[in-house]
Amino acid sequence: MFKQEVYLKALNFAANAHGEQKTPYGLPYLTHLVSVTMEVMHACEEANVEIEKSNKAITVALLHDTIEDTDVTYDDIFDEFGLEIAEAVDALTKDETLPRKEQMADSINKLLTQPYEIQMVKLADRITNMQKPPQHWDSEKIFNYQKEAKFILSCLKNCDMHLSQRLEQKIQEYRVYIK
Ligand SMILES: [Mn+2]
Repeated sequence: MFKQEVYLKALNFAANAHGEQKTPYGLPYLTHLVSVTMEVMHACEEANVEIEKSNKAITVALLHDTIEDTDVTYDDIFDEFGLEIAEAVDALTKDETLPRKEQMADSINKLLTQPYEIQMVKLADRITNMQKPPQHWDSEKIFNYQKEAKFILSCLKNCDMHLSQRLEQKIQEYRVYIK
């Protein structure tokens, strides 16, 4: 279980931060955030994760793209949600000062120092993103996206059995998009 007020506070903060942003499918960006959060909630229920940890995971799921994709800073999150949440969102944020190829491994390394309930958000994010690739992606990008998903799964699979199995299945299904 989780606390409804915790969910609403993070949802409203994320909605404000992402404003008019859209997903690659043209939907309001919030649909991505609530999809990731839905995966996290489901997994927390399945695994009977305790309420405080579920609250944290759900908050971080809703906020996970704020530092990376909006004007929101680490300090803004720290002020509003405290140190643990700010560190968790930071771990889910690509360090754009690094070469592109190193960004994922760097983020995974930061995540591995985080509790399991935070690592779960990364699996939920990738599960959500393993939909039909956007039309403008070429075959190399699609291939690399699946490869990267396998890397994420191999690094984080211990955090939650249910999400790991689900990502494994999404990776299998993604094969139909690889030419
Ligand atoms: Mn995301």
